[in-house]
This record gives sequence, C-alpha cells and structure tokens, in this order.
Amino acid sequence: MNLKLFFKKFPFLIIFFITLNIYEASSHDYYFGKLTIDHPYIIEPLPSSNVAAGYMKITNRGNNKEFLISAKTSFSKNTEFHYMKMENNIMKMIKLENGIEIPPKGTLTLQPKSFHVMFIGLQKQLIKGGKEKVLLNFKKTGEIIVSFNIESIDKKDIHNHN
Ligand SMILES: [Cu+2]
Repeated sequence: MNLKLFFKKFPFLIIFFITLNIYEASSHDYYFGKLTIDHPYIIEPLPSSNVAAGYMKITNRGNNKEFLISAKTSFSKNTEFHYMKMENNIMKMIKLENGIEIPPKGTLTLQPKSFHVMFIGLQKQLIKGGKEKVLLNFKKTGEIIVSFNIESIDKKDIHNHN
C-alpha cells in the first residue's frame, strides 16, 4: 500500500505523526553514557548585559556521583557554575569551584534562583529563538556538545518542563 492510500484509510494517523514530530522537535534531550541532559536553555539577557545564565535538567542513571566540571562556548569569554542562595533576604550567587554534582540515581535541575551555568563576557547578543552550542565536560563521562535554546523569561513562566 502506498502512503497516500494508507493515510486515506487511516486519516487520524496523519495527525498522530504530525504531533509526534512536534513532540520530538521540542523534547530536546541528549543521552550521554549514563547521563540524560534535558532541555538546555539560556534566558535571553538584556541587550546591555555582559552575562547570561544557562539551565538544564541532568539525570544520572549510574551508581556513582558525576560532576559537571567545565563548559566552553564561542559566545562567551568565560563560564562559571553558580548557585543562588537567600541570605538575610538577599540573593547571593555562590561560585562552585568543583563544578556541579549530580548524585547517583538522581536528577539535578539547573533552574532560575538555583544552580546555573553563568556565561561571562558575552561576545555577541543572544536573542530568543536562537541556539548556541556549548561543550559540557563531565568528570567521568567526558565531553559533549549540546545546543542551548535562547528563550525569553515570559515563556518560562507559562512553560512547564516537568
Ligand atoms: Cu551566576
């Protein structure tokens, strides 16, 4: 049976396939050894800003701790890993010198007001809708290039990734 005939007989399948495609295009996961990196994104910084923050969800299916120890990009001079913490009603940004720990059989979510990758010394303007490649280096699993979507902060509020 050719495809045209097939869809004539089962028109609901067209919708199913289209939905499947959209889902795959937006799911944006990376499987890397025992790690899954889910939906890396950067919140579009203000045009005047010299820094931007990146987020993602990292799942470790292994039996050992893993560490995200470095990140390299061509759009920023430097990257650091930070954690935000409330101290006397003031949000403090703490630099994580040893990287970000992902517990065994666990998930760590980098998200606003928590863990993030700080891209410092931006070399270009990051505009929502764009994508930027980042080389992530994990202590045991090694290096992987992932694509971060540039998203606006408004979209994040109505968008639930869980
Ligand atoms: Cu920061």
